Amino acid sequence: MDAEGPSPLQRFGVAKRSITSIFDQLLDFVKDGSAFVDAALQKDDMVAVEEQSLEMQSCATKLYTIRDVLLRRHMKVAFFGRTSNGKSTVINAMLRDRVLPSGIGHTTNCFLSVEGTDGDEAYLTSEASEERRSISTVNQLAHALHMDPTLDSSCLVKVFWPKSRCALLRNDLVLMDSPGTDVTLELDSWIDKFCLDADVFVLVGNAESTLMNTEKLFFHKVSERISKPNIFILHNRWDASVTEPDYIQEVRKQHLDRCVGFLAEELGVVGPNEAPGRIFFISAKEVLSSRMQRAQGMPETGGALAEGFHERLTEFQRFERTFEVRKHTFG
Ligand SMILES: Nc1nc2c(ncn2[C@@H]2O[C@H](COP(=O)(O)OP(=O)(O)OP(=O)(O)O)[C@@H](O)[C@H]2O)c(=O)[nH]1
Ligand SMILES: [Mg+2]
Repeated sequence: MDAEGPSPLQRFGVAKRSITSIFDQLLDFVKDGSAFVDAALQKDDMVAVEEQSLEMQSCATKLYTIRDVLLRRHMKVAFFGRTSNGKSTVINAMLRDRVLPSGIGHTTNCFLSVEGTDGDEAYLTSEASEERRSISTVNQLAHALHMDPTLDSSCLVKVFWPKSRCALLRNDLVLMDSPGTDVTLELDSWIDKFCLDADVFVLVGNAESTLMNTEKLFFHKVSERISKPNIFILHNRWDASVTEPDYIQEVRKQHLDRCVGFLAEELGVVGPNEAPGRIFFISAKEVLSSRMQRAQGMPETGGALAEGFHERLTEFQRFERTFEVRKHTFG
């Protein structure tokens, strides 16, 4: 814990430890129960029937699966939102480098996870092939993705990025980029395949417009399947607000009120007092470019950043603080 109190991630660690111990107890209980039922069955004294034995076994299998997820050391953070809202740019800003392809139009065509590797070389693997394909530049990655006709929004490509190049990845964090929620009709299968084991969901919205129904629908479906998912909302492209300084506070309030309503009332995943702490007004593009400039020894601003940049940067850092994994958190 630091002077500002435990970070959300530290709380996450504590919660994970207590829930793991609850599941351990449940598992012990079910194992004892199962042994009792099986013994009674063997004695054939009519205390138990075979169906009960099978039911106990299936219960134990489910508990083992949940326990496996709980025991994983890494934290998986999945990013969703409409095409071009800046999901890939947000991840790149967190990684402080252009790791994932981004650009105007529909860019990301499959699920892409990024995690750390101890080696010096970046590489990727896909579901179809475990073969490691080396990628030294973002353009090589973009090329590899677009040249593979089998890749679509139901596929996962894993990108392994050297931990030596990104401090964030040393903390066993896995960041997952997705295609735009508006480009698929398969939201349900996305949830089954990619979301059930996500620890945190980040909705990347566009501050120049508002939350779209497809984005909302997706999160409704997620919260039907996962009880009380951890959801954060980023209003990206907040740099655009400087062109309308007279309305900036009004627009911010409008976005904030809508998102608090969405999280607290519509989804009911957090209380109305906690909800504002889950909402951030940022510019991923600015953060990425200033960090890349700084890494090259140039001044942070490069002279090209809009007014209010530092406020937006602070807000981005507040968001990132959530993911400051301190090793002891996972104990
Ligand atoms: N002005 C501004 N532009 C941004 C910002 N974030 C991203 N962009 C730009 O928006 C475009 C789309 O960004 P991406 O990160 O590719 O968006 P995406 O959500 O990953 O899009 P898809 O992969 O197509 O779903 C790029 O040209 C980015 O440079 C921002 O904060 N401000
Ligand atoms: Mg993208």
